[in-house]
Amino acid sequence: MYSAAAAAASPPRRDFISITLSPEEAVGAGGYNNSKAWRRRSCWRKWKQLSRLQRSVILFLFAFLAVCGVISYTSMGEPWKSLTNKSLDDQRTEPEIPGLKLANPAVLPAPQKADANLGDSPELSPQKLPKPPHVRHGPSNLQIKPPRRDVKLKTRHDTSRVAEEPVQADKEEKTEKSVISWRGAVIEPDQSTESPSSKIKEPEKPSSVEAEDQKEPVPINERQMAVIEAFRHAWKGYKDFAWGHDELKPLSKSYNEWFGLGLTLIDALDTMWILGLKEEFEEARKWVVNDLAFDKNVDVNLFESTIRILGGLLSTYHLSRDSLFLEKAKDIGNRLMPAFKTPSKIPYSDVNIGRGTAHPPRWTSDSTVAEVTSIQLEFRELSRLTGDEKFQKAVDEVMKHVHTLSGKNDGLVPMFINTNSGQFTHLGVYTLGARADSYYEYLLKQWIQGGKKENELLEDYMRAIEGVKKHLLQRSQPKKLTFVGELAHGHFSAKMDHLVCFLPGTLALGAHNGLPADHMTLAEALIETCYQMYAQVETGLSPEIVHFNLHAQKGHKDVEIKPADRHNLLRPETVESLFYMYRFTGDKKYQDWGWEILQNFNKYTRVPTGGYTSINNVQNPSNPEPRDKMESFFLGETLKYMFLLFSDDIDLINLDKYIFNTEAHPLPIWAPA
Ligand code: DMJ
Repeated sequence: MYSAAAAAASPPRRDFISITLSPEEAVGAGGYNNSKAWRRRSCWRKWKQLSRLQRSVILFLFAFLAVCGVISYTSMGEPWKSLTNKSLDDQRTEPEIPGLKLANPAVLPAPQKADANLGDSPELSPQKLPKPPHVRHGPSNLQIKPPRRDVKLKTRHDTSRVAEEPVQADKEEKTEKSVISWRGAVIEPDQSTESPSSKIKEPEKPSSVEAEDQKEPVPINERQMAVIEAFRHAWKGYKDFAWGHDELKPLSKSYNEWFGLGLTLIDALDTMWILGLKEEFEEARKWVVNDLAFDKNVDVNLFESTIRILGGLLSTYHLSRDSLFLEKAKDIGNRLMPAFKTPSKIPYSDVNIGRGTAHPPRWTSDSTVAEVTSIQLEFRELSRLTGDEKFQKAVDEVMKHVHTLSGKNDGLVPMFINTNSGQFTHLGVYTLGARADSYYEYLLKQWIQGGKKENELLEDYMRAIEGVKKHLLQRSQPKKLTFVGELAHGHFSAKMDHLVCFLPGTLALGAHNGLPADHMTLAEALIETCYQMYAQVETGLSPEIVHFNLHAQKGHKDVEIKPADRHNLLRPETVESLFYMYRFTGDKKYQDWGWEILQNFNKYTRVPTGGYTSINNVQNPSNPEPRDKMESFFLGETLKYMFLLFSDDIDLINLDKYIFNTEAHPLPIWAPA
């Protein structure tokens, strides 16, 4: 307490501020004593020796500093917090493979509009990627874990180790416009579409994403390795003898040109992505950048170029998020549009993509029903991505028109439709095989793609399946295999194309999406039949067409093959359905059946110098008569479905997020509005 006596006793005050303590003062009379009590006493003494003004200034300074501290703490809080979260995020997205440094972790930006500057597209180099400006985690259910480069077949024991070995995967991109991650198909489909004209929005992050992000990758197994090896062998042939051309002729070591658009290469792009074949993908991408030109005076088939080229480019865009592919998709999409300029708006079969003209085949003004009704998934998706509704409008109109047409038989459609009148022609013949097959497939798939809202599509699909049950289902002898025959002017034929083997997969997909359980029962019966179409044949490979025995005859199997039908074109349909069946049931027998088929492809269709070939005679194991042609769908579909069939990772192209087009190119399912 301050008093006059104390004031008199205290040394004269100097009115300046100094808090410097000299060593002598600090040591004091008692010499150096570093005890805590001494230090406290000494400080107090010094404090007391200060003038009032000095003390006030010091206290003011402390108070001022304290206030500043509080203010800066609150304003720094947010950035600090986000910094902390970001580093946590970074930890969460650490690559699963030690040593693989992913600058772009499982995250992709919203789809870019196709008019993004092509020149800004990155050279695809999955290795070393710049961080995108804003980081969003894609769901791991869309993450495809890449196999190692230079994969070699390993024993089961080795496989997990292989998948854990470091992968050199970082490389520079030219810009940040497109982001590519070899973490896999790390897309979150942009689910914002309600109509093609609606503006593209940033997809929302599903609530479960963070938990999913932490899921362990599923290692590639031995059978998948075998598929990779088969793909590489096929690719070697294509690269050595047919690079940039439509199809490989593996025996003559040359190529076949159909549209002159590198069909095999484009069809195979997303397969390479899914299989994790980075180097091959990068090489192919360079070809697309430098050599793929649609400005060509060439007639292309609308359906084939839509499902293989447009579909292949769109799905590759979705998987890689590389705007190059969207740009090319938009280009080919626009060039195909003249096909719809017909009196009925039912498109012509052929388009000259350089001249912008379209026409039907020379001998008729009809189009094939399956062709005009199996281009919808692709054109609808193109509208969604570009915001240009004309693509979707054109194909939706076809579906609406077909929905109203007469000439159906309990939902079953004839095979031809006239581009002038818009009416079905050649009435009375009904099949689930060639010329009608994917009409049924796309009814269901469009309904799923659009968020299960377009009731007419579902109606037509349900009616058609009832029509199949009523008119086309029969059982063979002796094994009582359920099969889908054909109806011609009231007469049942026990003929079934291999193409019909898409049906078990489609039925299973419908059942998975809430359609009646008996669709799944039928799927199970039909896939058994499709397998028997392989198993009952000498090479273990199915012919193009079989005839089933309706009556038991001694020494006869269920399956009969006519000489004209005993070729095998390396088609995918059975493997495709095996994939769906395994995904939805988990029954390993489907994987085993697929494995048998792969081995038989290797045994009878593999050409030692590279590539696989179609064969003419599945009944002659000692000479299957190679045809010298590898169809693009062998890489686009058959091997892709094989790889997916052998995977136990349901998130490897999750069927609740993606819908496969009829050429096995996955496209995103749109979210419900
Ligand atoms: C492919 O082009 C498509 O799967 C199409 O739907 C049918 N034909 C071949 C495969 O067999």
